[in-house]
Amino acid sequence: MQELKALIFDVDGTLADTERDGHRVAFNQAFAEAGLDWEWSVERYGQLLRVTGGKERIRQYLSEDHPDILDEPGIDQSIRDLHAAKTRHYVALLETGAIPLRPGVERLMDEAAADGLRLAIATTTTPANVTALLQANLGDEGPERFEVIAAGDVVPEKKPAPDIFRHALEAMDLPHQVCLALEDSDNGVRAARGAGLNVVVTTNEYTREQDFSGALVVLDGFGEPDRPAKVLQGPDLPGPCVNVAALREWAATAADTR
Ligand code: XBP
Ligand code: MG
Repeated sequence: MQELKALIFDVDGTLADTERDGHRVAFNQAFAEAGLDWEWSVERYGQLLRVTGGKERIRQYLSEDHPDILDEPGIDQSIRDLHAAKTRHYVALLETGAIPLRPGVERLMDEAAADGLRLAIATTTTPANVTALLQANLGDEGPERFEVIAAGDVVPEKKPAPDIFRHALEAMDLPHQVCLALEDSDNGVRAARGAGLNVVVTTNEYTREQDFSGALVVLDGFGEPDRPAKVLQGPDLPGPCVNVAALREWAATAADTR
């Protein structure tokens, strides 16, 4: 295994717990604003999360709960309009500071940069959402902490397809062997592995029961020195929390199986 050179972070569920109290709320606000009586409960949203991409998720919901509407003329534009409204609501929510970064994320970013690791993002979410989340939590220069932000419709196929990770690798001009993906979901693990990347998973309320076969390590979070992380699957964590040394150790021991 060549020496680790870059970390590629997923966003939703990894950098921050954005789905239940962020995206889901914004979808419901957009539905209400459009005069629709659609309300995605925490449980229903968890089911819909198996489909990545907000526009794709709305379409999946319609196919399951309102199939007749899918046959209406102009439905594609209606979905695009609804999703644009949802993004507006979500960005507004992020700008209030309502969604913090998960424990250990900023610490790990600081340590990685200090250790010379390059940072990138590979996410299914809309680029404006990434900018708003990073600026709300890291200041106006937050997005500049990442050399590449590969997001949303920039690729034809969303996770679990590997496209977005391949796009990030190409943009950094790095082979997958020297990069590590940081993810939260089974769709994300499949996407990263499809691009040949080794993956470290930090679970959350929506993903903790998912199948993370193929991941290097699965933890309940990155942890902090005073808030130990718990390994759920894979090799031990050398200290109380995920740091660059642990990532380098895991990456070095991983047989590159792709
Ligand atoms: C998570 C997703 C996104 C968000 C909603 O992305 O699947 O679709 O749920 O964002 P990731 P949009 O875990 O790859 O960061 O409505 O902008 O798609
Ligand atoms: Mg995710």
